[in-house]
Order: sequence, then structure tokens, then C-alpha cells
Amino acid sequence: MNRTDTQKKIAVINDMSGYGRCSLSVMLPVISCLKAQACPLPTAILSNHTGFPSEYKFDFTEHMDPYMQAWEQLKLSFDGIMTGYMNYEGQVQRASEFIDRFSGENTVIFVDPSMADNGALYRGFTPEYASLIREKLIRKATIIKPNLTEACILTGTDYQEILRTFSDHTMRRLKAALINMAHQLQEMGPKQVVITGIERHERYMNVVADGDQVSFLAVRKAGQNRPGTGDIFSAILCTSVVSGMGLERSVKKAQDFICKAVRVSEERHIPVNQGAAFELILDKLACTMYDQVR
Ligand code: PXL
Repeated sequence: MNRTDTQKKIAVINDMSGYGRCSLSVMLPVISCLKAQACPLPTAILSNHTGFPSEYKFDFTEHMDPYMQAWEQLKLSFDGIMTGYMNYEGQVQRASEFIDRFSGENTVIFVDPSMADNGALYRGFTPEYASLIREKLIRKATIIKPNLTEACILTGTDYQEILRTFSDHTMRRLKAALINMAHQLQEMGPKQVVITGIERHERYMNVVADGDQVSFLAVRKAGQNRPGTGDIFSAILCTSVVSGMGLERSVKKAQDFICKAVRVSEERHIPVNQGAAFELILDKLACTMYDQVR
């Protein structure tokens, strides 16, 4: 059997936050651990993520063009392309161009809208930015992974109205509303939609829509929400799918790992703004991918 060149290549368009376990700093080791080659295209370089009192930031937007040109000269193409946190319209435009220039027929295009949480857009993000994400990235995606707030913003759904269905003890109304939102998102382009972070009764529920199939995966809440866990989740999910694992199984694997990483962080009393100490259990993640590359 020819065993050369079977290793998957994933381009990761995101910022590099030097401290606090966010974005590229956590995605690269996770993707490597899952035995794919991670190829970062930074959008910005920060001393630390924005959850600390201050940070130094170097915007990389204008360097993205020559960086892409250099990759084009190498005739690169990728099995997966991931986009995440961006905060300039120019970065979204370039990420959109990146997809056109570096994807092939079978490329998994994974978009994390990364712009809102807890019912509101992040500071500095505007509704116009949200529309741009929808137009330039969601439309071209094969998988998207919005949290509940982002799913509401992208579909024009009232977040407070969704929250009201949380108190419905039968769960029927909530599930119907989530299925409806997932289908609306699918109509924008991506066949696979994962809506994360639906917190209810000390559990997290993720909605997984894969073509016509919709399932709900719940996991017990292991501790407080920590920055960067969404990035780790995305890295596991995208790499697993690129490696041939089904969507639902990949989501399960990602949520179980996040749960364990949050638990170990609580046990070690790691401050919440330092993210999840995933390094302590990364070896356990590696074992789960052996079959895919043998
Ligand atoms: O994990 C999302 C993220 C990415 N990049 C930066 C951030 C955050 C979340 O706070 O601050 C710079």
C-alpha cells in the first residue's frame, strides 16, 4: 500500500494570542496531536487574549496578501480550511478569498463565526460585521459552528425568545426552535451545522445538523466557561471530520475532551482567564486518532 502523502493539511486562519490559551496557541497543538499538519495564517498577533486588563496587538491584515501569494507560489491546497476570530472587515474579505484560492472539491471549509456570546455581539463588533460573515464566509462553508447567540444573530432570531423556551419542561418547544434555526443556517450554504453552548440545568447541549439529520448531544457541565475552549472544540471537530470521522462522533469527541479539560483546570485551580489546561490531557486525545492515519 502506498502510505505517502495521506496526511491531512489544515489551514488555520486565526489570531495568535501569546498568553491565555486561545486561538492559534491552542488550535495548533490540538491539530498536530490529531496527526494532521496545521498551517497557520495569522490575522493578528496579540500578547494575550482580550479577557485580561490590557494587551499589545499587532494587526497582520495587510500581510495576509503577500503571505497568501507565497503559498500560491508553492501551489498549496488544503484538506481543511478553518476560520475563527477576526475583527476587521479586511480580514473577513481575505479569509473569503483564501477559500476561493486554496480549496478543492473535497476541502472541508469550517467557519466559526466567533463574534458574540451571552446574547450580545462582542465589544467592537457590529451588525454589519455579522452580515459580512454571513455573506463572505458562511455561504462558502461546509461546516459552521456558531454558539446559540451567534446562531440567533445570523438567523435574525430573538435570543430572549429562545431563552424563554428553556423553561418549557417538555423541551419540545426549545428543540423545535433549534431545529428551525439549524435548517435556516443550512439554507445559507453549509450542509453541516453545529450549534454549541446551549446551557440548561447544569448541562450543555449541542445541536448537530448533518443534512436532514438533526441530533442533540448533551454533556454535564464540568465547571465555569473558559476562554479558548471554543477554539479547542473547533480544532478537534474540524480535524476529526477532515480525517474521515462522522460529524456526530466528532462533536461527541470534542465535547468530551472540553469537559475533561475544564474539569482538570478546576481541580488544579487554574484561573478562568487562563483558559483550559488541555496540555495535561492532550495525550489522551492523541490515542483516539491512531486508526485514521495507519
Ligand atoms: O477564543 C476566542 C478569542 C480569540 N482571539 C482573541 C480573543 C478571544 C476570546 O477572548 O480575545 C484575541
